[in-house]
Amino acid sequence: MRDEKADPSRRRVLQTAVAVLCCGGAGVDAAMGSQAKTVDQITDPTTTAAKNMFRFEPNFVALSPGDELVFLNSTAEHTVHSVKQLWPSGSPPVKIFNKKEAKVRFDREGFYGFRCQRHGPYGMVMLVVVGHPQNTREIRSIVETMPAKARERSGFMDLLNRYERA
Ligand SMILES: [Cu+2]
Repeated sequence: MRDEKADPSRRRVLQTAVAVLCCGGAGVDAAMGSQAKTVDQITDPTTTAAKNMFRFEPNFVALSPGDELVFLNSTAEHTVHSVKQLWPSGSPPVKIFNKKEAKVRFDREGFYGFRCQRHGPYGMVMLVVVGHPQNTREIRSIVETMPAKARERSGFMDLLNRYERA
């Protein structure tokens, strides 16, 4: 036990991860009785790359206007925050924390970028695309120039590539 001194923070992360993994997801959908898609927030201690250790799952979701998403496990260190540069004007911003689940409705066509406030710099980002927006080029240049760490920027670029390939 004395070894804990070496890295107590990592130990805490692992304990949290176990709690998140064992209690997340599956039953919630049924309990809600709806077709809403769910997005989980994962801390995965089995991966060695920080980029994948903290992640939204899935990290890309395509919706139609009026659809809803349920975000799970915005607990411990995970949060769901809208990225203001990647957000349709007029849509209300999103800030979710300390909630086992929270529902968000998407009414306008466009690109909606999310980051975990704590792990965004490690690449914990996600993209919701509502409808079939055509302004990919504009969004790309925003991602290139907005204030963000390298992993966050490349995370959004990867997600935009995925949209364009779809
Ligand atoms: Cu996080």
